[in-house]
Amino acid sequence: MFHLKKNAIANNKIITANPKTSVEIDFENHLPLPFTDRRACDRRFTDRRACDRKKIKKITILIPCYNEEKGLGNVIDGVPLKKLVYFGYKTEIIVINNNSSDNTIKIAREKGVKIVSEKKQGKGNALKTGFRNVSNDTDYVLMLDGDNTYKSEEIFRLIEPLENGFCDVILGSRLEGKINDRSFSLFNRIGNWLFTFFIRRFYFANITDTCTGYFAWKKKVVDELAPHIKSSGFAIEVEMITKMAKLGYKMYSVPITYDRREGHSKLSPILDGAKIICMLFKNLTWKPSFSNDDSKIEKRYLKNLVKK
Ligand SMILES: Nc1nc2c(ncn2[C@@H]2O[C@H](COP(=O)(O)OP(=O)(O)OP(=O)(O)O)[C@@H](O)[C@H]2O)c(=O)[nH]1
Ligand SMILES: [Mg+2]
Repeated sequence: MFHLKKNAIANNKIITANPKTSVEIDFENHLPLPFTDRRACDRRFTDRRACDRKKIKKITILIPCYNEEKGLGNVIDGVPLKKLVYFGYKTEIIVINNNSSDNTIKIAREKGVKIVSEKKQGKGNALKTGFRNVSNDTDYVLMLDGDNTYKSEEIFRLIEPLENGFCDVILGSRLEGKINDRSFSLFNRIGNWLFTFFIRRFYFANITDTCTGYFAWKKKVVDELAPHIKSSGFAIEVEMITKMAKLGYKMYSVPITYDRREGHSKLSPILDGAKIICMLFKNLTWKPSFSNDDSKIEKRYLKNLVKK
């Protein structure tokens, strides 16, 4: 567990574990604030009061990893912990490992994050295990890859629309974001564009990047969605998106940065592309089966069906 052992909010201050080194933090630069800066002090005072008024919320970050020793360290280090504490969030990072044979586990251990293992290979299997390990006190769940393509520094952009009630699910969109040099092959880009067109046209989901690996959900969405997820591999994103669209969740995209991957890709564009296409067609006729406890979700599903 990465429970921010070193930092905590107490008595109106952000403090570190050692009181001698207690500092107040400039959340933009992660530097101690000069007390002579009057405007900064005023701003700090208002922000602290805003932070105090709201309950501390928990974000659980899921990182599925298979041999990601090159990128994982940077992904974990990029999580803006001080800023998150400042704004009243505690964070737990969970690495979901699948029989990695490199130093992935060692790096995760060194960084002090929680590690769970899944024996069955595949990103889908890993993510389902991740969902089962999200604690009940979590408010928001985030997922991103361990290859340092998505930037963990950008998590606030995904959390903000959930926090202010704009929607239930946010997808980080590369296609409307910043794609850095040689990070996204033309083949993958065209495939992604076609899948996205299909989903917008036939599932009426207002999203702009279907194969993204950067997601943020309200915890209740994860609880309701997880039992319906079956994919073992890379069709997991499309399965989640199509089923969330059918279940009537409010789902939108925000622009993100996409960098060149570190380490080897696990994706096979042709084979996985074919599985994604099958999933797209198969789920057009998908209907959830509901138990007696699911009446609220069932009502939302039926209301969504009528709307379309
Ligand atoms: N636990 C686990 N994670 C996996 C498995 N396969 C892929 N992943 C992880 O899922 C994430 C996405 O896999 P990538 O190989 O980056 O696939 P991609 O992002 O679609 O393709 P690239 O553009 O080549 O990076 C990475 O963090 C992988 O380590 C698996 O079998 N088990
Ligand atoms: Mg990747």
